[in-house]
Amino acid sequence: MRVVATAGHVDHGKSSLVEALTGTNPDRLEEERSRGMTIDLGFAHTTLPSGAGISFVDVPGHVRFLRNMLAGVGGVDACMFVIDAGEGWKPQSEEHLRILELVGLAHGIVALTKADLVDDEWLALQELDVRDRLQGTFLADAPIVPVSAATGHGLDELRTALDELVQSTPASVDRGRPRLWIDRVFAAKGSGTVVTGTLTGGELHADQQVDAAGRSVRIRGVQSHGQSHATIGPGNRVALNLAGVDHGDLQRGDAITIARQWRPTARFDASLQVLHTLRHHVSRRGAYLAYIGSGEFPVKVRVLGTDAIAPGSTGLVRLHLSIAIALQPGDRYVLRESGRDETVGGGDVLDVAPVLPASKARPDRSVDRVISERGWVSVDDLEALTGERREPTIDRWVVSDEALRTAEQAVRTRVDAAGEMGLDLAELDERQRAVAASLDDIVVASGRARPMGSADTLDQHPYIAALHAGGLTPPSADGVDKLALRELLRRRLIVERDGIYFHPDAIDHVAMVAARLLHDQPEGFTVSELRDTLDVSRKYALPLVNELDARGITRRRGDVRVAGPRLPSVDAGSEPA
Ligand SMILES: Nc1nc2c(ncn2[C@@H]2O[C@H](COP(=O)(O)OP(=O)(O)OP(=O)(O)O)[C@@H](O)[C@H]2O)c(=O)[nH]1
Ligand SMILES: [Mg+2]
Repeated sequence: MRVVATAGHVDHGKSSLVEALTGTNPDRLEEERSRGMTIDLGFAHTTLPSGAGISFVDVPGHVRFLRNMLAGVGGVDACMFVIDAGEGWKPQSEEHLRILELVGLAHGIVALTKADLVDDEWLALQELDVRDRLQGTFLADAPIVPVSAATGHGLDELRTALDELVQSTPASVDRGRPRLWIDRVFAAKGSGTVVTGTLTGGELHADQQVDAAGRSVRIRGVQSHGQSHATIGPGNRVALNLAGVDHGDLQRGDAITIARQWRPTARFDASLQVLHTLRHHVSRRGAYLAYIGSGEFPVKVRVLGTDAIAPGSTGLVRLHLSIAIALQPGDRYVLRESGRDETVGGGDVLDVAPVLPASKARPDRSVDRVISERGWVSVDDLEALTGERREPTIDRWVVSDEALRTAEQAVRTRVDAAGEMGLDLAELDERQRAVAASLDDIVVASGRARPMGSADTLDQHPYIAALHAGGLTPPSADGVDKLALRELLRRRLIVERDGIYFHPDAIDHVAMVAARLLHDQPEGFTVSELRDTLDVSRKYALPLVNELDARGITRRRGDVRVAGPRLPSVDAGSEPA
C-alpha cells in the first residue's frame, strides 16, 4: 500500500481533505480538535476506485510544528500537496515544498482546496500561480485538482488523480534490510509497547527478534491498519507490538532494524544542498538540527573541502550526532538552524563510517571508494556500510587491488625468508593466511607455507638418519634447528620421550622385545630386565619403557610392566632379534 503525506500551509484544509477521502479525522488529539489545528501526525487510509489501498500521513501546517511535519515525510512514497484556493501560496507552502524536495520525494499531486469559497476566475488565476511556483520542482507536471471538502466537489477527480499517483509511484524496494523509523510509541492496554511507522527496505514478521534503539526486542504482533499480519512488507504503515521494552524507553526518531545488518553511526559524511532562499552561507562549522527518518537530532556540521557553501549550491559536509543511528548511503536528511528557525538545506548520506579525516575526505556514493579507503572490508561489513553485498575478493573479504597487492607482497617476502622449512601459518594473521592460500606460487600444507617448487625435504632431514643409525642409543638433538625438530615431531618422523629423541623404528623394536618378554613371563618385567635384554643404559631404558606405557603397549603395575591394550602379538615364527 502506498503511503502519501499531506503538506501545505496551516489551515489550508489538509486534514479536512483526508477526512473527506477516508472518513477518518486524522486529528486525533483533544487539543487538535478544540483548536481546529493539526499539532502532531495523523493517520488514515482508504481504498481508491481502482481497488488500490492508500495510506495518508497527515502533517501539521503550522510552522511551530514543523518538526512533526518533518517526522511525517521521511519514508513516505508520495505527497498530496494542499493549497487553499482562496489564500493561495503562503510561507509554509514554500517551505514544505522545499522540504519535500530535500527528503527526495519524486511523486505527488496538488489539491487546490476550499474551491467552494472562490469563483472560477479566481480559481483559474490561483491555478496559474501555483503552476508557476511548482516550476523546476518534482511537482512541476503534477495534476492540480480543485476540490472542496465542504461540498464534495472535485473529490472524485481527486480520487482518480490519487489512483494514477499510486499506479505511477514505484513500490517501496525490498532489499532484505528492513528499517522502521518510529513515529509513535504508546502502551496499548493488555499488549504492552506498540510502535508505529512507515516500513522501508524489507519485511518484518511476528516473533522476529529485532533491534529497537540498541535494545533487543521481540515483535509480538504486526498490524497494518488494524489488521494483523504474520509478515508485512516495505512501503506499509505498520504497528508493531513489542515484547522486552517499556514504551518509555522508546521515542519518535528511534528505528527498528535487524542489528547485524547495520552499523549505527554518530558521524557521517553527506552532501548538503543549501536552499537558494537562505540569506547566508553555510560556513565551516556550526550547530544545527538534522531531520533524519522520523527523528530530530542535534548535529554539528563541518564543511568539507571548502570554507562555506553558498545559497543555491551543493557541497560536502561531515555531521556529528550525539547518538548513533542506523543510516545507509542514500538516506536523506534536512538541516535546520534552530536559533533562526530556518531550513538551511539537506542532502544525501554518502558515507556512514568515514575513515579519512575531514581535511582529506571527499565522500561520494561509490562503493569502490569505501573499499579502497579501507583496503580490506568483510562482505558483511560492506553491506552494513553501503547496503550493497559484493562477492568476496578473498575468503570473506572484499579487498582493494592495492591492499591485495601489498598483502601478497608481504606474505611472499615472509614465506621466502622462512626458508625450506616454510612459514608457520600461526605466525600470520587471518587475512595473510587467506592471501597465502590464494597464491599460486605458495604451497600451504601441514600448517606451513612454502614457496612453490621448493621441495619439502624434511623427511630427508639428517637427524632422522642419525637417530635411525643410533638405534636404542640415539644421538642428542643438540645443534638441530628447533623449528625443524618441532616439525619432525609433529609429523611423527621422530619420537621424543623424557628429553631423548628416538627413531620410530626403535620404539617398534622395543615394543616387540617387550611382547616377547611378556610372552615368556606374563607376570611382568622390571626396567632392569628390559635394560639387560636391550643391552642399553638406564638413561635410554627408562624413556623407552615410559614411551611403551604412554602408548598403551605396557602398563605399570608396582615394580613391573605388564601387557597393555596395545601390546603387539608375538609372531610364533619369528626369532628374537
Ligand atoms: N469552506 C470550506 N472550508 C474548509 C474546506 N476544507 C477545510 N475547511 C476549513 O478550513 C479550516 C482548516 O481546515 P483543516 O483541514 O484543519 O486545515 P489543515 O490544513 O489540516 O490545518 P493544519 O493541519 O493546522 O495545518 C477548518 O475550519 C475547515 O473546516 C473546504 O473545502 N471548504
Ligand atoms: Mg490539519
